Amino acid sequence: MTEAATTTTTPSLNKFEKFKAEKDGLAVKAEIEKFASLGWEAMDETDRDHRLKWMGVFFRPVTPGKFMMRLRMPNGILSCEQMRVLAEVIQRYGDDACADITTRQNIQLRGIRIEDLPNIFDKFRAVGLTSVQSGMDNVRNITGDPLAGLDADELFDTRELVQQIQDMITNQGEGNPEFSNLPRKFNIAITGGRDNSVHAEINDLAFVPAFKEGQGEESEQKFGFNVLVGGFFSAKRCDAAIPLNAWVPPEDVVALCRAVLEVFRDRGLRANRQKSRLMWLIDEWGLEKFRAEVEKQFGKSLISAAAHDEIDWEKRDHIGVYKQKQPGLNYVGLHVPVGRLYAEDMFEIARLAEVYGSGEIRMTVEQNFVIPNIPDSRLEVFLTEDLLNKFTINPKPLTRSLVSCTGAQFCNFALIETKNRALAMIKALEAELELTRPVRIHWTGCPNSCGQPQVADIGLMGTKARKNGKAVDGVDIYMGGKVGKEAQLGTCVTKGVPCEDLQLVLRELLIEHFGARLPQPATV
Ligand code: SRM
Ligand code: SF4
Repeated sequence: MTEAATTTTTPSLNKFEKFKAEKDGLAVKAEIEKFASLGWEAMDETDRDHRLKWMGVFFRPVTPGKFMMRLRMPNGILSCEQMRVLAEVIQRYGDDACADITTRQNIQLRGIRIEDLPNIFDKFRAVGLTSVQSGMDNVRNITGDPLAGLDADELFDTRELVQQIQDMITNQGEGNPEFSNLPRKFNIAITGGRDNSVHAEINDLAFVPAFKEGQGEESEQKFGFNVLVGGFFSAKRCDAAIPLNAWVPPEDVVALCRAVLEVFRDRGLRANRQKSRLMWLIDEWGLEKFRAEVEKQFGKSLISAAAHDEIDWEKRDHIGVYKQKQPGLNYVGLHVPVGRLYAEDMFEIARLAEVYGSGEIRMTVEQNFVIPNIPDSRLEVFLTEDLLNKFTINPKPLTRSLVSCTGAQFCNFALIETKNRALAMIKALEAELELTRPVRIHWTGCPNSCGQPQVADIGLMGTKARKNGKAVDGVDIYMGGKVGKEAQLGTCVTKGVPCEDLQLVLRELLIEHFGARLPQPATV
């Protein structure tokens, strides 16, 4: 680290900076065996509640002793072999355990016991899985287009780049002390498609496809990426990413990620955790200075951005059956209600991917998954598989686009329960309304916005409301989120709606703004 980084660890810093300075989060990697024999109750609390997150292991105060594990899944892709390992890990905990597909194309496992960690990490290593640096002040799962390499209209296949960025940041999944003490979390997304499948605008650093006019003798247009910086959601502030006025060819993407991360690591603000995300540094310096510092770290001049990017489609959700660019092959998107999986589902998903496809499974940021590479000749039989009754390719319009964060069942930040409530509410609304198109409803249990209510048609953020003089579960309602081309964040339109009144309020919104109708009485 540079001098600037070391001078930031002064005694006036917040408690997170202090414990990071005392002992790096990654140090717990060498202590997993020790923790396993000690047990969670005897462990040092800072190691247990905070530093273990550097290994992707999250203490859950709501279910003490039953940890959550957050994987890394570059570009949202995993193999059936990896999926089976994840299923085996949670299977041993019976009804206590489940898994969730996350809003960053990733999987989290629940119910994990500390004594099993050495064995779990061995299993992960054997199939090339890693959970390293997936929580706390680290770079989160790097998202990419779930159709990379499949979509006839894509401009660039991002898979290799995403893997290279992850390898650079995590030292091939082993853990990298170079990037284990950032001022705060950091999100990276890269897309080579036309529909902004990754929500580029809500990432600290995003790469979107753009052609640059050739210069001098090179008159041909060159493919690369326009760079966006500073997008983030937090309880206090939410901002869409802004253009850095930089364009990079694919071969420079990894180096630019490194440069931006180094600037953030060494110069990012560390005093107040509410003001430590990248955008706060950009604000403090101004974009010009930030760009100049990145350029210095990058070691060569940044090329100015292409005049426009190639994000010119509405966002797709990938649910259903679609032709791939490879003749005779199809990808099928299955809908997973609020992303919740159980061990038996995961074994089945792995089996279907192996028997009908190429063994690959791809997660989406809508908490669903895609099985690619199913030949025409196998498609019909695939569609008769039992699992498609649970994870359908033809969900009802509100169910189809429902997204929900973890909520009170497992998350101690939650102000309300989300996943089960979201499903029950959508079912009730679908029973009483006729809808002709999907409406994207996102639930999030608190202002941290993990469920991204600001990108939704209707976003619901957990809060405490008042009804008849009593505090009750409630939501703030967001509207106007636009995804895909010309993405825009939604804003809060109504505060403090009690959950018990919400069905009625949503019914009215769906009728007024989204063309929903109450069934007409039959005429005689
Ligand atoms: Fe998140 C903290 C779950 C995506 C913003 N998030 C948490 C914690 C770790 C809090 C905790 O320790 O309990 C939650 C774990 C609960 C649990 O048991 O699952 C949690 N976040 C999630 C997931 C699982 C939601 C989901 O159901 O999909 C997502 C995991 C993604 C992944 O695979 O890595 C998840 N979180 C997000 C997103 C969405 C995104 O990245 O597109 C955001 C908003 C975007 C952003 O970060 O700019 C998000 N999570 C936060 C924040 C607010 C960050 C801030 O700067 O203030 C916190 C709180 C914090 O970091 O202090 C947080
Ligand atoms: Fe937990 Fe709040 Fe994130 Fe939901 S939004 S997972 S309740 S931190």
